[in-house]
This record gives sequence, structure tokens and C-alpha cells, in this order.
Amino acid sequence: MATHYPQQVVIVGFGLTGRACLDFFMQRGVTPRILDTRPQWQLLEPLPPQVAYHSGGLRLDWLLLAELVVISPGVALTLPELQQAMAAGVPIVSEIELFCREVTQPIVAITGSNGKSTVTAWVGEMARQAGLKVGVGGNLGPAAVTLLNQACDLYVIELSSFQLECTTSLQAAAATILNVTPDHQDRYPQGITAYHQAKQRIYQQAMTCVTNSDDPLTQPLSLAAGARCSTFGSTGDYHLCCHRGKRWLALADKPLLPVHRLKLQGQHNHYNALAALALAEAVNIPRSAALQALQTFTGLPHRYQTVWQQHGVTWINDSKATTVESTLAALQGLPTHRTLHWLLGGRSKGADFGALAPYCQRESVQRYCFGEAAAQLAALRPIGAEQTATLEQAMWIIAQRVAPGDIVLLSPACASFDQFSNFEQRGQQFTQLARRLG
Ligand code: UMA
Ligand code: ADP
Repeated sequence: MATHYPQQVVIVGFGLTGRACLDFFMQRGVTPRILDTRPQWQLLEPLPPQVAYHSGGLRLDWLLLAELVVISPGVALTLPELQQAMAAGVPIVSEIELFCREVTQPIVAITGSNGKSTVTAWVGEMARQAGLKVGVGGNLGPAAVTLLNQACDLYVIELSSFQLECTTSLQAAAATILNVTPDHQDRYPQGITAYHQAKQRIYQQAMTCVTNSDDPLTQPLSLAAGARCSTFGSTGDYHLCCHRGKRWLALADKPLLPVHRLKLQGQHNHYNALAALALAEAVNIPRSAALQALQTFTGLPHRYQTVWQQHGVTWINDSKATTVESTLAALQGLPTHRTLHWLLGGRSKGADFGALAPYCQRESVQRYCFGEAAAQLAALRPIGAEQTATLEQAMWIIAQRVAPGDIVLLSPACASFDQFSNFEQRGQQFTQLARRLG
């Protein structure tokens, strides 16, 4: 059913989300105005001439005149102009809210601190194996509203806490919070509560809530009428069991698949597989298709990906590890008898790096700390730590030191934005240098 949109629309932030929203409104006969706080605004492509834009700050007059404001996830709702607009009764929504108001097919919605993209892509693969037309996107990209341009049987959408903050109409057929650990504390300076509450919004009108039996913060605080829960984790409905001397993915007392058949290894990926299976079954994807996809999915780039092996040295790109927990997941999976050259650093998201300290004590671990957080990370244990300004400088040092049998790991536990446009660019630089220097 076509939704009616007001004519006075303002889009705040003109990145991937803003661009997708501009197209969304233009296709519906609405010409929005665009605001961006970035002072030097270089458009990658010209805007249609009728679209007014302003950069270098937020124009309160535009916001107060608006009948609808759509904000990009990177824009904090706490900006004073947005607060004033809200106080004046101007509705402020996310791009995900636009998507939810128009979508007619079932949605699988996925959030969490770690593993969102992997589980989203994995469920998408299961749906494809089942022969469904599936739209996969959201925080993972592409922006969800662009998926409305294609006819789909099912949507699998990754949602960040930022996107959930301004979303009220989501009615997921199946929704999950995979795990909750402190993240984005720069955006949630009051602590984990606001971040947790934002994530909880995913369950508001969900028909099946898939929760992690090992993480109480993933339990729904309230359930919609008629909703059911299903669990994954060490004691969940979907869990790991021992069968014929091997580890298996299991449902209740039924072993389903030995974990050695998964292409993605590491215990965190076994739990991701269980979550993906629980979500797929909640939307009636046949188990045979889901199990097939579990065995063929090779993972997403920049997530613990071996990108180069030469002269006995393995180079692993885990650029997407921007949280302490994701870096711990990488470290836990590595053999302790091989020398590890570990690249870490970038822009801190306000996390406590203390949990990484035990790994800094190991004699076989050499750390190379770069970027804004270099000094803070090196201070975890000054011995065995090099500090450099950039990733590239660190990799030149490593190139002179590596020996056969060594592992070089980029698992930075920090965001990339101090020196790169995004984690992909950081991962690409690591990969290129690994090939050149290794
Ligand atoms: N901007 C302002 N004022 C601000 C902040 C940003 O004007 O205070 C402007 C910037 O100048 C820029 C634009 O907003 O022009 C960028 O918007 P954005 O930061 O919301 O980013 P998008 O390009 O729209 O991408 C967003 C997600 N980015 C963020 O949430 C930061 C992308 O997730 C997502 O793929 C995309 O929407 C499509 O849904 C990336 C991400 O880093 C991968 N997500 C975070 C994460 O995974 O940890 C949440
Ligand atoms: P997200 O979209 O939540 O950032 P990704 O699937 O992109 O998650 O993975 C990001 C990083 O987290 C990668 O380094 C990956 O190896 C790691 N990771 C994936 N799943 C988990 C998990 N369940 N627990 C901890 N770390 C994980």
C-alpha cells in the first residue's frame, strides 16, 4: 500500500543513507532538502537542481519548517538543533522507519554488538538456497530503502543501535539481539543502558524473538502479543553438542551438522551459525536449505579473512574487528605456538581495552599499535609493543621481522575513522601491503 508523504522533508546527513533517501523521496514525487554538518562538502555527483542543500551545520529554520526529518545513523539525536526540532513536535525518523512503513513482505531483523553482518549474510544465503528472492542490507549495506526497488519474498536486515533509535514501525517476522557488550560509547557516554535500550527496540513487535542463552541482555524486556521466543547458545534450543566424538550444531536433542563442515571456523562463528539457523527456521526456510548454506558460506571480507600466505607466513585481515570482543574472538582462535604480529589501533570508541591485556603478556605476541589509540593500547604492556603513526609504517617494520610460521593479524579493536574512510579501506590497505611486503 502506497504511503502518503508530506512535501516538507529534510534529510540530515548525505552519505549512503542520505543518498538512498533522496532517491526514495524523488521516486515518490517529494523533493527533500538536505543538511550536512560537514564543513567541506564535496558531492560525488551533482544533486538534481531543484534539491536545496546546506552544509557546515544544521539550519534550524529548515528543521522547524519540516513535516518530516530523516536522520542518518551517524548523526546524533543529541545535536541541539535536532533537540529543538523534536521539542517543537517535528517527527524525526530513520531511513529504516521509511523502509518499514512501505515493506509488505516478512523481515528478519538482526542486531547485536558483534556478528550482525555475518549472521545477516548467512541468513540471506539460506533464503537463496531455498529459492527465495531475498533482499539483504541495512547497516551492512545497501541502505534498506533501496531494497524496496526490487520485488522480494523476504528481507534480511542488519540494524545498528543508531538505526533502531528512530524506528517505531518495525514488525519483524523474526528478530534477534545476538549479544550486547559496550560499543559506541562515544555516542552513548552515559553507559550501556541507552545502547541496550536502543537494541531492544528490535523486539517491539517481533513475532519470534531469537535470544542468546549466554547473554541476559539479549532477552526481550517485553513481548508483543502472540510472540514466541527461541534461543541459541550453550544452553539454548539451538546449541553445540558432542556427538560421535565431534562437536555438532544441534536443536534440542537432535544433532544437525558437525561444525567441521562449516567453512567459517572459530567458536563465535559456531554461535553465529546457530543464530542464523534459529532465524531461518522462524521464517520457515526449509532446514535442508539452511544446512546447505551453513556449509557453503565462506564469510564476508575483512572479517578474520586470510588474505595472503607466502614463505610460511599467514596474513589475516580482521579490519572489521572494531570492538574488544571481536578482537578477542580472533585472538582466541589463533594457535599459541606461532609468533603473532598483531596490528591494533585506530580511533577508540571509548571501550575499556583491559580484556586484551592477557594477550599482551604472551612472549609470542608482538604488538604494533598505530593511530589515535596507539599510546593507550601500547600502555597495556609497554614491552613487546611498537608505536607508529600509521598502519603502513607498522607493516614496514613487520616486513623486516617476519619469519616462516608467523601470523600477521590486523584486528584493531578500534574504528578506522582517524585515518581511513571506513574499515573496508583499512582492510584493503592491509591486504595490498601484505601482498607487496609478504
Ligand atoms: N554527518 C553529519 N553530521 C554528523 C554526522 C554525520 O552531517 O554529526 C554526515 C556526514 O558528513 C556524511 C553523512 O552524514 O555526509 C554520513 O552519514 P552516516 O555517518 O550516517 O553514514 P552513511 O554513509 O549514511 O552510512 C550509514 C552507516 N554508517 C553509520 O552508521 C556511521 C553505514 O554503516 C551503513 O552501511 C549505511 O548507513 C547504510 O545503512 C557503517 C557503520 O560503520 C558500516 N555502521 C556502524 C557499525 O557498524 O558499527 C553503526
Ligand atoms: P558486526 O556487523 O556486528 O560488526 P561482523 O559479522 O561484521 O559483525 O563481524 C565483525 C567482527 O566481529 C569480525 O572481526 C568478526 O570476526 C567478529 N565476530 C563475528 N561474530 C562474532 C561474535 N558472535 N562474537 C564476537 N566477535 C564476532
